[in-house]
Amino acid sequence: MIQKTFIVNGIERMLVVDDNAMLSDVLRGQLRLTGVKVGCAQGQCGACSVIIDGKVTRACVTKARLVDDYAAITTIEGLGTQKHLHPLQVAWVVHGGAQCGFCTPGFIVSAKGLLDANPNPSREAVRDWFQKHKNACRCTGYVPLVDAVMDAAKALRGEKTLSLDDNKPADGRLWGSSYPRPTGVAKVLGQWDFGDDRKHQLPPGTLHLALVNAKVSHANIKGIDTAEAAAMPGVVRVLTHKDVKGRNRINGLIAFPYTRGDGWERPILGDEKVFQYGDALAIVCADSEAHARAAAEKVRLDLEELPAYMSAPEAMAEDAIEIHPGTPNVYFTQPLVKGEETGPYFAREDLVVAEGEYYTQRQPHMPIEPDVGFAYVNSDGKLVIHSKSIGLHLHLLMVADGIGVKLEDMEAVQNPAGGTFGYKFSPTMEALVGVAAVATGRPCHLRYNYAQQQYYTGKRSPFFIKGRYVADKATGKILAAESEWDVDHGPYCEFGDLLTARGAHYWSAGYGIPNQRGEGRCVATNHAWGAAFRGYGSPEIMFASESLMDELAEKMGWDPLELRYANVYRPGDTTPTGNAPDSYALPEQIDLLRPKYKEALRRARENSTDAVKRGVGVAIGIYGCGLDGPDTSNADVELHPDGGVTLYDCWEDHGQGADMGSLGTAHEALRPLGMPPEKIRLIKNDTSKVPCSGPAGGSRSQVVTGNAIRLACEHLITAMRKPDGTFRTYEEMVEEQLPLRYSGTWTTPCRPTDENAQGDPICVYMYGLFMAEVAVTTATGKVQVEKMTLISDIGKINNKLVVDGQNWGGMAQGIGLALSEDFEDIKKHSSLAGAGIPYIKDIPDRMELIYVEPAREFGPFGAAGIGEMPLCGPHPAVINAVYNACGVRIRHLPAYPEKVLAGLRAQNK
Ligand code: MCN
Ligand code: FES
Ligand code: FES
Repeated sequence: MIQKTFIVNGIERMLVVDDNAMLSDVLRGQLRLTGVKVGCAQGQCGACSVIIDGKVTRACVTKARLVDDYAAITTIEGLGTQKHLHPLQVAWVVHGGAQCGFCTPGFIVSAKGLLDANPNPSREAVRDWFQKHKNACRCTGYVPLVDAVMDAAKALRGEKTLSLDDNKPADGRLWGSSYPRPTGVAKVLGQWDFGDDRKHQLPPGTLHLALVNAKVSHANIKGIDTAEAAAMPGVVRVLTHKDVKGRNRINGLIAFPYTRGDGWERPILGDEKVFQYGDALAIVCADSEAHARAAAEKVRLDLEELPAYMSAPEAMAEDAIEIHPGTPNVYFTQPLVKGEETGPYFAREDLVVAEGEYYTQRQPHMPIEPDVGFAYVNSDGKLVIHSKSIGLHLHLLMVADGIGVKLEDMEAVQNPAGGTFGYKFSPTMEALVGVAAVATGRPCHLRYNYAQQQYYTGKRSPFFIKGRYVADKATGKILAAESEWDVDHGPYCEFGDLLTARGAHYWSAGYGIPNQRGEGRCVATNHAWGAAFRGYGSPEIMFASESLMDELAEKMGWDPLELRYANVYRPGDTTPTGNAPDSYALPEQIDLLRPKYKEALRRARENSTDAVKRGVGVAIGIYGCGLDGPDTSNADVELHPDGGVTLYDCWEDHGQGADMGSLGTAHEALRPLGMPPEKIRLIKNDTSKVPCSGPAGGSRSQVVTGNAIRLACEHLITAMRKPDGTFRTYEEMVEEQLPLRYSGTWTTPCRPTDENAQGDPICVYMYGLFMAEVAVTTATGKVQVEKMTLISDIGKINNKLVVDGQNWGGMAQGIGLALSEDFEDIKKHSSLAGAGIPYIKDIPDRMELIYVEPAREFGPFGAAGIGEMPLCGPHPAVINAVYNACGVRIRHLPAYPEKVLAGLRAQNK
């Protein structure tokens, strides 16, 4: 222990610090400066950036005792206040730079370090700076962050003024504007408290948990010895499956009657078997996280290892044992049967056939904030679970029986989430903290470290895909298609059947192919369990169908864009599921892209050398808004004495902007009342306070919850309307004894798909047309994406800042999917950098966004969703561009440099 004095944000502070304490822990824990976020804790994300004596420093890898006495330390708390924001903070808000907001304080502090040193940086200098300081953002695609720094620099140089009102619409109408999101200011101040910040808001006596994770992938559990761990300092309890009151299983919610298995496979705490690396086998509850983690090391596991099947083909092998005894490893099959038999088309000699085999990898979500949450039993005897859940009501249903508490005795609250990208569609630690709070009777807080985030939360399920198209060379029309896809869903079935079905829904989406035959299979394996990941089925299957489109174009001697033009949906065409598309804008989108595409091809040709070959690729990306079949959401609105309202909904926020979604939609619906946005208060994401709006997955919220919000507001307006068309005041409503709170409920007019994947599952879709421009270095095989262009059809736009941010951020993840991201090697890929997170220089600064806005019949005020669409097509566009550049066709993602290099070398043989 050592005494230190630092000048923190201009004030002298004395501290006594542990020898091994990191500066981030001291600032957060001892000074409560929780604006210093800890993401990776490994120096890889920059969330913890502070300035020490003028130098931007990552506090998570800086020992406090090694920082000079009297060093001047600046954290986000030292920049601005709510009334006097620093120009960087204003710029971040007005550019929509804070989506989830977890990376935000670190970026802003880092940018301050840059502008202190260089008041007039170029965009490239800003990018170099963030690259050098390892500031990583998973939400924004970096473009608005650079915009914000450039603007703030101008303001600091006195060349422009910056104000939070800059984007406020002159006509007062929020819908379609760039109004900044309500949570923006808290995020740029570092005062948007995430789950680990909230541990400081829990009462004394709170226990801190550490998990004992299995370090093998498949085993029988012979014994768990907790004696030594229980005797460790600070330990209060060590819990195993024997301490779980309930069924000790997560309810996997089987969706189809023809799914094999009962859906109750995932143990809360391992009892009989280890099914995957990381399975939780015990929980240590202690007075501090450090004590809990130290004791967790002392739990002795007696495991009998079994053969581990780490991919779908391995688990499908004839001699593979059943991972869940009694349930076959292939536990769900989804045929695709549309139109006539396809065989005769493939037998015709006058037609052209293209075929291929493709693989999309186990993409890790990599939110900068690792998983975190807590639980307690409240004064009413209810078990309350706070987490990053994006499906609060859904998750209570999934964990209640397992924990052993009745559904009506549980509540769930969403903590501000530092990004999820879909992994929180599955419960992660909810049941674990629930079990611990019930067993100990005390509040229990659990934080995963980054390795645990990687190996013990769900991942995108790898798809092994085979497909073929047959087409008429003269017209370019694809007459029939065939497909097969095996889905490696890890050991737990949750949503695996739905995912496999979605393979059928999006294979060859965008094209009116009349005849289809296909089959998808969902396979249990011992790798990480499969969870929803932005796009959920579409980025996987459309990688194959959009790569194959280019392969077909080449065989037919057609230009890839024109072949798409010949086949995209036009009136009379149907989707792969046999229903009519809700928009026919794809021809218009291609018309808009065509001149840019020709120009890009010219640029690529002119700028290619033997050392660096350039190319252009296009792809379509499509996704539906909603859960398949009838999908319902609810929202309430209540009138207040000041003439304002409170909106109650459970539109969970990953970081995408649910706050802005609710506000923008309600404001539009309440326009007849002329209500200013300040008078629309939001109460969200707490099952004790708001009705069920369903999960914030499947890009459903703007459409489904948006309609529920619209209806609630319309019901209120109807009640307030007087016969003469004017509106009752609050007092008049009370006087006439009219209710003040109104509910809106909306259900999609949809029909689930049948056993042939035919139906009418979705009523509103999102359509993207992507173009990638890449440079391939022939000596190394390294691919650099130089520009992306996206022409989106997402119906009418609620908030422009939000949708731009979604598109940039989604495309950045698509570039990662194409080139660098994976979670295959459990050891190597258990960190952000190891798993290939794209830093700023991996993402082009040039990402052009263009919108067409045909109104949707079923979208509120014409809106479709957006969240997942931008991740459905960038990766095939990049891979098609790589082929265009150098003739190497990558069918197995990610396109690591060595794979491209091997392809280049093979050409020279
Ligand atoms: N929106 C809009 N105009 C439209 C459509 C949508 O302004 N025409 C806005 C909405 O108001 C909302 C946002 O765009 O703020 C996304 O809306 P929507 O597409 O309905 O999606 P959800 O709100 O249901 O969000 C979920 C979606 C999914 S499924 C994943 S996964 C995802 C995503 O959004 N994860 C994200 N975007 C993310 N963005 C961030 N920063 N972090 C994540 O984890
Ligand atoms: Fe410090 Fe990631 S770099 S938390
Ligand atoms: Fe950057 Fe979410 S806003 S990680």
